[in-house]
Amino acid sequence: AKDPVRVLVTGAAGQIGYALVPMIARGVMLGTDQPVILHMLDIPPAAEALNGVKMELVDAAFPLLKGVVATTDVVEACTGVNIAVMVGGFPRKEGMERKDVMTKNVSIYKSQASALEKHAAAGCKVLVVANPANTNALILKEFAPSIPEKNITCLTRLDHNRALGQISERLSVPVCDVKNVIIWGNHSSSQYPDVNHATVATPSGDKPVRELVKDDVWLNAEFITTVQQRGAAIIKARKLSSALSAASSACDHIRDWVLGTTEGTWVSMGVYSDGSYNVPAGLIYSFPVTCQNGEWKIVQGLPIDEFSRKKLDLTAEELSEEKALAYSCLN
Ligand code: NAX
Repeated sequence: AKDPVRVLVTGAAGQIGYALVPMIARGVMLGTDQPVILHMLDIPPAAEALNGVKMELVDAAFPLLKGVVATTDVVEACTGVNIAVMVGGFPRKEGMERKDVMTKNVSIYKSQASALEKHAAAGCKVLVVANPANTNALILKEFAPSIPEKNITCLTRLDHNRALGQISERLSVPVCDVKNVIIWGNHSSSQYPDVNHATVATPSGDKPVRELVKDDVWLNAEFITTVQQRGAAIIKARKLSSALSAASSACDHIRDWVLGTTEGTWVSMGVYSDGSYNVPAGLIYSFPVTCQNGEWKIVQGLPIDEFSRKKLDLTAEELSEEKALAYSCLN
């Protein structure tokens, strides 16, 4: 039998945490043959709720779950973890300035970076979910210099999956037949959902999405805004932000990163830019990636047309601004 993998979920008493921890305990993230020990962190006001989640995990009697650590102590939470899913953060409340929210999150991610750096297992893989996800991941990277930058990522897989879902609905095809959409840039409404290289499996082979949809006006406008604004649409409908889809996508992100992507298929991940596609180096930016042997690699050489170029640059600009704002919040 395999040794258990320790998975940290921060903000585990929250909405996404509640959907995510049972998925991890069932093997959705790391495979149904991989035992796990869950580490759950939240802040003292949520300690009782966190303990309630722990009670439910015990009650569910998950065969793969070999232990649960539920704590408000960052060091205890981070000790020995192999995977860290950072869902905890300070939400933007009505009337709050962007700078105030950034200040709170910069200070959270700075201190959690140090705890991970000192206490996580060697080779720990980090996924930041909490918003502003790209910039929180960047701060975490800056303050955990001994964690290799390739081990620090942020979640844009939910946006990627939303794009697959929209194409699947539009064409009435199973979502598993759609592949190779791309989310470029920030996990914010400036992101660019790109279908120019996406295909759909048909009995006569893979066909370009553009050829099948036959409606460039829809693809260049409504499709893009629907994906960009999907989070807001969920809030409007549910009076709560997306949780099950966010949790499921976080599992997809880690599973593909650890176990690899399928030949011929790429996924979107927020990763540290090396300047590929003329995206400024030093930002955490969402790119198309393939994964093998536990490492992601940016898909190279895709042609970028003028329409896309502008959108790639616009979301990069927003990330550069966020980065500057984050740095101005450091003290
Ligand atoms: P909730 O407010 O339900 O849960 C957040 C939890 O984090 C709370 O239990 C809170 O006590 C805890 N927390 C706050 N500060 C903490 C700290 N310093 N250490 C540990 N825990 C801390 O939010 P939820 O709906 O679960 O969303 C969590 C985060 O995910 C938010 O930042 C949200 O904006 C972000 N999202 C990101 C998505 C993505 O695709 N990247 C999509 C979904 C989601 O909106």
